[in-house]
Amino acid sequence: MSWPDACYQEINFDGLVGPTHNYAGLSFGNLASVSHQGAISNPRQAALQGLSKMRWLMDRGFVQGVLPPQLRPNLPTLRQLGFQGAPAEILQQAWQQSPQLFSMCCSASSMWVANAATIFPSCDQLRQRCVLIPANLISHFHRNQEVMATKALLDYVFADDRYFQVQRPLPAVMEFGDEGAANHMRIALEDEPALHVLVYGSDNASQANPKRYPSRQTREASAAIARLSGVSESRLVMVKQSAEAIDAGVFHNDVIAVSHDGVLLCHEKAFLNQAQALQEIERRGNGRINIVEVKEAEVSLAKAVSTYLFNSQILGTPEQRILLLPAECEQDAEVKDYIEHRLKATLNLQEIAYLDLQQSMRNGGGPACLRLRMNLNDDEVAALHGKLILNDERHQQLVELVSRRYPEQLSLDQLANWEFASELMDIVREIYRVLDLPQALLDSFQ
Ligand code: SUG
Repeated sequence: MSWPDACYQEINFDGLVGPTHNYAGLSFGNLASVSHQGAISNPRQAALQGLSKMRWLMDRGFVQGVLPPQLRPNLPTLRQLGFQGAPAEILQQAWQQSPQLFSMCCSASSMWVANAATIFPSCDQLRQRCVLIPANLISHFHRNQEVMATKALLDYVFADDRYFQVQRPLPAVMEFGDEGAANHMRIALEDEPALHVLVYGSDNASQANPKRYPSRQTREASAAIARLSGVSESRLVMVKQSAEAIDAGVFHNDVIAVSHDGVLLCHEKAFLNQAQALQEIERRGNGRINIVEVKEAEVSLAKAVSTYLFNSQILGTPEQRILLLPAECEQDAEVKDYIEHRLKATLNLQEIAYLDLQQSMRNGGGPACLRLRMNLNDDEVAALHGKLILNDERHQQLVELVSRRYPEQLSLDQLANWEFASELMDIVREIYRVLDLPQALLDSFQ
């Protein structure tokens, strides 16, 4: 049984793909994003793929949550950048004068909620409240635009301060670049508070920093997150990503490592001085952590990035372990073989599933990017505001809404048309109604 008792359960909150989902090539260092720049997207299919993933977990008895998309195009930000007039004029001006800026203000990137915040469950920490730290996402302008709305949403949903504490995001400067749970791994230690591994990509030791692509998480940020977490120092470990991995397209730790329960699955080239890093994790876990290290000879770094093997979700208990992977893993014979012949046995997998998330994958967002994990107890779940925990009816309502209103084809120029764009914004309002979230939360971002 996991610490502290069976009342806590891991709940995945998945980001619902927004109706402006598109391919703008905005994330330098994220190979899929750059290589799909300009492709025509299918927002309806993208959202339905995400909802099927949620359904898949629900069907297996897991409690599944959802987080709504944000309003895009982002008119307040376009105004802040000097585009003036009625919404129709603002969109036209921005599209004509700076298509690049315009695309950044239209991104549906809030779907990758693994970057929304870092979460420390109440059972692991001294204050006995669940701590949520929204990420500042300063490495990319399109992602940084998510922060205020995410903070407002978390403040609303987790308002009950008997159970939750929503911190402020770290200061928005390069020194504190923070990308949330994608760079955080919680590893359960049976009958004690869990170990929290905070992974960063750069620090002052510049010779071990990436050279080709940017690091999106700094040591200073992870150190601040550690201080804010409320977790005892003995349960926190900081580990640096290997520069080679970042330069090969591993822009977040969750592209190369994943934890669940007492398991840590990682690639051989995930961390700087990996042998030492893993030894330290093992020592802190008093030998109770099941570390599975995939060797380069088994799955190359390049394949880890192209198939997103490590962006999988390990689910369930040791007796009933399930692995959920993106379909790209099944399409690569070598990776599939590794999963079905080696990982199956090592992790004692009872079920392996490959899900089609191609629309999100083309922007570098796999299964684990689409979820924000929280370990919550029954009282905490009952204290949530809004109806974010899915049941059959709500799931069906979302499927119906998406099928009825989301466009099936989208290119950026269409979003410069206010009539079309306002229709998409109205869809987000309808989603808020389904999830019983106040429209006032959206009005401050209109
Ligand atoms: O921040 N892609 C996202 C993908 C985030 C994946 N998240 C995790 N690994 N946890 C990013 O790079 C691409 C958008 C575009 O190019 O249109 C984008 O933002």
